[in-house]
Formats: sequence, structure tokens, C-alpha cells
Amino acid sequence: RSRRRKGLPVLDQPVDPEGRLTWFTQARFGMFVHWGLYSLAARHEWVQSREAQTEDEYRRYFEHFDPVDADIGAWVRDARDAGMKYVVLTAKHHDGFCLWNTRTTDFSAPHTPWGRDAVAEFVAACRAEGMRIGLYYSLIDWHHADFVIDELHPERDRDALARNAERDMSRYRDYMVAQLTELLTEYGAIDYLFFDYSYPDLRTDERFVGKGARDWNSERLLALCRRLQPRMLVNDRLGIHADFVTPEQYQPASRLEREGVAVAWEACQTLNGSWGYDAANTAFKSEDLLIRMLVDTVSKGGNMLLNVAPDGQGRLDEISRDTLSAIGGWHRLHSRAIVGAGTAELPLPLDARYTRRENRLYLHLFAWPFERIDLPGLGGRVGYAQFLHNAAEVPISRGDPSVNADLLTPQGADEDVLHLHLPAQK
Ligand code: FUL
Repeated sequence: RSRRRKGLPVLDQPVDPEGRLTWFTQARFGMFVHWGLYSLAARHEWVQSREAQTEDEYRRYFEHFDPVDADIGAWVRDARDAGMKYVVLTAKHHDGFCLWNTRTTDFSAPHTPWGRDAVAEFVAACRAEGMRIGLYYSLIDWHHADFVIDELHPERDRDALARNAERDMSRYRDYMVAQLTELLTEYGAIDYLFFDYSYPDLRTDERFVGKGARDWNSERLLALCRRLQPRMLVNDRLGIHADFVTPEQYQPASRLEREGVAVAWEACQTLNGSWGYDAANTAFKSEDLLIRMLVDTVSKGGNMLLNVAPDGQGRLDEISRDTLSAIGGWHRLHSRAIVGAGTAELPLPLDARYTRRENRLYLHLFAWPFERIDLPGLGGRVGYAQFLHNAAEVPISRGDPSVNADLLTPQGADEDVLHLHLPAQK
């Protein structure tokens, strides 16, 4: 149902009659954690598929999974210190390995030499740090004997593909229901669930339809989520829309809409292109770039879910930790321009973004320094201007149709966020 009214701009806030999205659209920034058996391979979370490893070959990571010093609380504290408000852990990734104490399979963390329930530790750490709790659950399962492998994405060795005829996807569907029931009833309130993945084009692709592959009975899974955790947010990767959409490793050009109405969205992004720990990959994004990506996301009304990849000892590498702490330093000075902030309908000056919170406008300059900056569309509307980090006044001349801000003030050197006061909204 479209809420767009004649002559009014598209709603800034997604339609959310039950108020499920409130904390999420306030938070704007969260941490994704990819951790599992593939962390031991240390060459991307798709290693089993990419190298077409058989079940037996891949089992060596299960037998050697023993991160005795793993401190899941440390990941959560790093997230909090970076300014993030929620954390999302891979309870089960495509390899089918379960990080929790499940009765549905022995292919789980408590059955490795490590012998611990990572989900229980994660949930407890989030509660202790006041962080919202998110879980990632893979619909794809390379381990389960009844999981039908699709031919477009073989995802397994050829032998596994050949066994498709013996597989009964309905048993796998029941297995998912049993697993999700555990996760959604035995760990208290869960705030967020990231299913992964089926896109609408795959659900209707003639190579899959009628063959069982990728037939999750998404409606049943979503109904289960709503029944067991009515406040929990669910992403769009069941192939049906639930609460928010999930652009992966790209920044949308503008805010996202469905049927002309703003929709909640979250861009998931990696630090170095890999989700799982990849020891040889040193192509890390800089903290400056990541801050710009966060600002860009918020300016378009979205969230950013930034991934970290703990290693096989359960530790975060130094680059990731340093990057998070640098983002945290920036976030502490500028949180008002991020937390609870959203889009502003204004023409943009070059190399900059606006975020807005009520009648406060925040101008983020991606390039510095300018001597002066011309702010189109603001003529007559700015009452006062200052830098956000130290409240130092920024002289402005109120032209029409634009405002000119004088950036040659020494108090603002090296600083990049201007705080513009607009008249209070009626
Ligand atoms: C993708 C997965 O295949 C990746 O391994 C990763 O988990 C990413 C967030 O979603 O679809």
C-alpha cells in the first residue's frame, strides 16, 4: 500500500506500523562477524566450494577447530567502541557447520575439540555490552544429506551433485525449522535475523523450479520467525520481502524504495573483500574510506553492516582492530550526525553528503580544504553554523538561493563535519 501523497516527497521513514524498525534505523551502524570452520582454512568462507573439497576433506577443519583463547566478548566490545549498536554472528554458514549447541546435528562447535557454544557466549556478551543481537543463518547447506544442489551454483564437488536424485528437500526444510526453533527459543530475545540467500530471480529460474533446489518454503520460515520472535527483524534473502533489504558490497546510488515508499536497507560491506578470514588478503579499505561509506549510507537513509573476520584462534587481526578503533574515534565526535540521522532532500555541493536529524543538518565534506563552500537550496534557511566536533562557529553569508560558508576558520582545520542549524520544524 503506497503512502505517497500528492505533492509530498517520498516518506523518509520506512512504513513500520509495529515499530520493529525503530532501533535499527536509529542505530545505523553494526558489525557482521563471519566465523566458522573456514576460518581455519584462512582463504575465504567459500573455500569448500571453490576448491570442490569433499565432505571428508573439509572435515579436517572440524577436527582441528580449537580456538582455546577465543574471546567473543572482545569482538562485541570492539563493535561497541567503534560506534556500532548491533552485531550479527554467522550461526550457520553455507558449509552447514553450526556454532551453537544444536540437537539437530553433531556438526557443531560443541562437538569440536573446542567444545563450546559460540552463540550462547555471543548472546551473553551482547547483553552485557548493551548491543542488539543479530544472527546470520544460511539457507544453503553443503553438509546436509538432503540439501539439493542447484546446477547453476554447484557449490560442491561433482559427486555431491550426482547424489541429487537421492536427496529429499522436504527433510532439509524440516531441519531448518528445527534449527531455527532452537535459535529463536533457547537464547532469549533475538533482535535480527539475516537469512542467506535466495534472490527472486533464483526462485523463478526454470533450472530450479520443480527440482527442489532453493525451495525453502520461505513463507513458512518467515511465519515461524514472526511467531517465535515477533519483534525480530528479518532480511529480504528468503526471496520475499520482510523488514529490510540487503545490498551486498556496493553503495546504492540513492535511498531505496519499494513501490514508491522508502524501505529500510542495510549495505553489508567487507574490510578486505572477503567475509571469512583470509590470511593472504591485505587489500584493506582505509578507515577514511569506511567513514565515507558510513556517511554515504546514512545520507541515503540506510544502515552499514561492516564485517570482521576473526581467525582460527578467534582473534581479530591488528589491521581490523586498528581500523575499528579509528572509526570509533571519529564516531565519538560525530555520533549526532549518524545515530538517529537520515536523508536530507537537498542538492549536494561537490564531494560532500548531508545527513539530517530533525532541524539539524550535517554537511560532511569528503574533500578538504575549501576556502568557501556554496550550499545550494539553503538560502534563508540556515540560522547558525558550526563545526560539529568542537562547536566552533563557522561564519556564513546568507545569500539567496544559496548560503556561503567560510571554511577558512582555524578552529576547523582538518575537520570535516559542519553542523547547520535550521529553523525548528512546525
Ligand atoms: C553471501 C554469502 O555467500 C557470503 O559468503 C557472505 O556470507 C555474504 C554476506 O552473503 O551471499
